[in-house]
Amino acid sequence: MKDVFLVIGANGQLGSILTLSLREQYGTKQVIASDITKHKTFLGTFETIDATDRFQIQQVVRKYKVTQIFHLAAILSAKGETHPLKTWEINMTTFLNVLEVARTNGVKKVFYPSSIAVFGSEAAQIKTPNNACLNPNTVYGISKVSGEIWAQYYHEKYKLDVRSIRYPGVIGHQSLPGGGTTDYAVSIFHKAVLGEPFACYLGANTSLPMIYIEDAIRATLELMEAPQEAIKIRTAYNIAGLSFSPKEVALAIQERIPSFKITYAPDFRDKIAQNWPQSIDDTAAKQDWGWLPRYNLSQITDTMLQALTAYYTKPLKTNKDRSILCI
Ligand code: AKB
Repeated sequence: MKDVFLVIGANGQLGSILTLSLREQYGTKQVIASDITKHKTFLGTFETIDATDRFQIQQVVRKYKVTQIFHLAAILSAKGETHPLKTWEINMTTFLNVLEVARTNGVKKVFYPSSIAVFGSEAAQIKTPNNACLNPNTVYGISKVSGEIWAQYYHEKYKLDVRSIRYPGVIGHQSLPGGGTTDYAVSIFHKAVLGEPFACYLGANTSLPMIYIEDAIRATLELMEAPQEAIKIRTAYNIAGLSFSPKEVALAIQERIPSFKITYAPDFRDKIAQNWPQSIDDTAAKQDWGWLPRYNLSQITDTMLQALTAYYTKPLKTNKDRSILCI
């Protein structure tokens, strides 16, 4: 029997592109997109789900006989700090709902996105190991640590096949992030292509782990396709792409667009970033399921600038184009 996939949070930066990739790989009919509202450009099967309501998730899971859930809905690190209790409530309730619906309705696999935000001041900042001490200083980070432990609990207690990745900041031209500390690394390319200066909310030398969206999606699919016995870590896997600071990405852009200007006005997001790793040790993901990143800063810069130049200057034609900037 063919798998049926439910993507919760399909309007978001990762969810929108993951939905397209799953449809390309497994067939459009096999993938149900869902979010709290339907974005006007969405094609294919879409169900409106408020994931804080377990019943709404269960209805869709039963209607389509869903076998895998990808739960991408969450409030990210920076936005979370402006509404701490709401962030805890939403991030935890939605994930516990997903786990319970999966457990009680025969769903085979669940994907849970964790984040580098699980790390805090106690972890080594360079090549942070998978099993570093976790003492996050954001509500988002606290919710991700808790989610990881719940994932492991459901696997151990109920044999539910929950798998998870700690994403670095994700950079892509097709969609916009919202509410994260790493969002600057997407906005900077938009400003550069539009010929506008960029006021950066991180300090010039605040280096963070990042990953190109194609690598992030490929990692997700590779993790979910790996044989059960290969998955040795049931909290979440570190994955590394590359690391750079605002100054380094600005220089890469200036090599291609010499007139590009950047200024720095670090705010509370710089404090969040100062507490996160600068680089990630992803040995376990490499060993267990063969993870290997492909994109470096030069390739990301070329790809982002070309794609966004095309986006801002050409009319959209294909379905894939339609998903561009779908928030
Ligand atoms: C954020 O900045 O909050 C996210 C993340 C690293 O999880 N992009």
